[in-house]
Amino acid sequence: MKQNDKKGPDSKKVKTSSVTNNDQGLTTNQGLPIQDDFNTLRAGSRGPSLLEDFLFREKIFHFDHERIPERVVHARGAGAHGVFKLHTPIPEFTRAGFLTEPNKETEVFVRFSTVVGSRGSTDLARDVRGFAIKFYTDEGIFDLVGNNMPVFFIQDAINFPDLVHSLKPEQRNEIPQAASAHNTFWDFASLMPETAHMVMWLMSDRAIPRSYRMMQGFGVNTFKLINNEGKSVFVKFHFRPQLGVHSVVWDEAQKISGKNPDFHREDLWDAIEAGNYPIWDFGVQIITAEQEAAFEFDILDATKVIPEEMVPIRYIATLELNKNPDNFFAETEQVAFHPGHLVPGIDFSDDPLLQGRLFSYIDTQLSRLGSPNFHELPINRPKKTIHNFRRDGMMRHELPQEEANYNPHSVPGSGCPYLSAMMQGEPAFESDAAPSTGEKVRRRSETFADHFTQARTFYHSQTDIGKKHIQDAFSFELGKVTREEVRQRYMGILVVIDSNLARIVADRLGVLVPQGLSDETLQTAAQIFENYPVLPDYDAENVYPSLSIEYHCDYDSIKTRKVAALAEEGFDFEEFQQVKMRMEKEGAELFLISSKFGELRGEDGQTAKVDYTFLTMDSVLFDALYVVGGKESRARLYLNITAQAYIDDSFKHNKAIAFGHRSTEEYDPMYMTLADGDTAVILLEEESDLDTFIQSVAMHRNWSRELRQDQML
Ligand code: HDE
Repeated sequence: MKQNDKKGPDSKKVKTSSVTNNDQGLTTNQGLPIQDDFNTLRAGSRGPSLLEDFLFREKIFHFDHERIPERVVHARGAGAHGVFKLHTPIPEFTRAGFLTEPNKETEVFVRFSTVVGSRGSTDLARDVRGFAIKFYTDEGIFDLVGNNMPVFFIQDAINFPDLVHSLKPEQRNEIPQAASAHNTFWDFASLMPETAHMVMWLMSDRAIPRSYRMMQGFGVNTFKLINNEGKSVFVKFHFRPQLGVHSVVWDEAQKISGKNPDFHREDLWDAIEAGNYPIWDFGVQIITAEQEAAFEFDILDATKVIPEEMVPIRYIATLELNKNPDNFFAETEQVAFHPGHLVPGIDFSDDPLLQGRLFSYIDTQLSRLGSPNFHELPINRPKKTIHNFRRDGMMRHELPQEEANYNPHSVPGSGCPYLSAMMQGEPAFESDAAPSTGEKVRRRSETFADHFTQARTFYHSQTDIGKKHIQDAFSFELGKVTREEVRQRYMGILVVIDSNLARIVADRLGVLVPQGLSDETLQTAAQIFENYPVLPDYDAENVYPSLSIEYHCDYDSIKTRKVAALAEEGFDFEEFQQVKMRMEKEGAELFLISSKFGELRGEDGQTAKVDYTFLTMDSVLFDALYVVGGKESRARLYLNITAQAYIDDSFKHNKAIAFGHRSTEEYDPMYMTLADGDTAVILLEEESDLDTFIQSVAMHRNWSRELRQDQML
């Protein structure tokens, strides 16, 4: 179905009468037809402007107030409407209707975001990605405000302002934008060992996704599900993209930031417009009280993950995004998420980070949207009718007409919401009646004390390329830190996580390798962090492949991948057509790139339309490269430095490259030598070579190329 056929929630309400239309004349906000919108009212055509020009006043007044404060964090984002389809109800665990009614479909709005950058920053920052979902359920709004990494930096919400201040641009000069690679973040991280695990995720390729459509999503905090009998279990929420999890490489990310800072937003928009609706499998990890007691870590500690090898994920639904917003501001910018927007059958755990979040989010809505009535904006409105006695406030839309605006009451009114819901047999929200006692203390539980085991497990669970990228990321980030004492101090954390990792990074940074890397390592760490337990030696058995990206890749398909075809006059038209048709049959897109727009003439006189010029695109914006055959075309490409840069970067970024028939060796001896044994550099000589190219594109990247290059250095 084409996206325009689908209506998101309240899409009719979004299109109010103030929306202009070419057939109608302009009016003021009061509906007054405007005769001239181009000239201010003046005393004579060369005279001063008149104060009475209310038409100008209204126009400029509204413009001057167009901006609302951006989100303190997660300012930069992209949203889409979609549908959540339940295929395996779980009434044994929850009474939530959208998780129990067979084949239930629930409308959703999803907003993806980066965390640190401001609203106009690049999509390709090394950063966590927000993955926030608003479910418009029959029982009210449920918001799952998660991220693309399953853990968080800190354990207690009271540290959040400090974490965010340290990550954001530095206060003296507002530099750097959308980057953690600076003094204050690493200063904070080096002094807060609880950040160790999340920092490992941040240094991994999870922090530079290829696309919002190719990221996992996690609820991060532990929640509870409650069934009809009032029995509760703990739960972690998961989303797995059907396109597989994929990333770009760091050099590429930095270049994309310049070439197309909207790369992720555009990718999502274009995919939905083209009908390539991204789909995620939604799953739950159910944790019983008995299981909880057996873990070596505390499930209330948001710096910990429960690997799926430990507790399997039950996939029960899909999330499909199938409609772009009608208006970015009205929907993506004004959507107001809050972990406290719950439905009956779902509850929080006592995770202190989550508890703090409950307190925080409506403050943000108030300061951004300016009114406690933010729930009346079309994108935030529940499908269910609201009955309560919250009244008035700025920008109120509702017109309550009953006599009673208080509870209890005997005059006509809505009645007690809880009782009336019960009377009508509807489920009402009830908190899990878990016992809770304790002294009033400002203290963390001892079960939160181990900050390093999972950081180490994460590192050891990576493939060789995953480990290399983490080493490179630390070297880059700490390399940008100008305070040597901060770099040095961070080595105290790295050495506990993995002594070899610390040695590699310290060597590149020119800082001291912490003493006693083998036997005495743990002693060193213990001295630095007196209060934290010393860990036993690394246990090779303690590895969870699901923590690595490769575990979640989809290597079978090239669906929605973008391939650049480079050609000049005199290209091999037949070959180009054959490759293009095959790519499209497999679900990928092939774009013809040349020096000029227009029709490009092949060696047999047939022409093809140029999609982009070398200047308007770049190799980093594609997943793979095809240098079209044809001697004349190839000779021209060889002389074009910009075209050569496409080949260089594709090679550097481990992408599949196909060289067309009769095109290559005399021009590219370097690649053929380097590519010796590289299965992702392909000469299209026989029909089966095209299959090899397609398989290489499906692999996404040829990591062995990078590892081999590394060994050669
Ligand atoms: Fe948020 N977070 N957060 N956060 N968060 C916000 O709310 C906050 C945390 C997350 O697309 C803010 O509307 C505190 C964890 C996402 O609109 C704010 C703490 C996770 C989004 C806020 C956290 C998140 C936000 C800023 C520590 C992963 C973007 C704008 C206790 C589970 C939602 C806004 C969107 C946004 C507070 C930690 C996810 C300031 C105090 C952990 C995806 O209220």
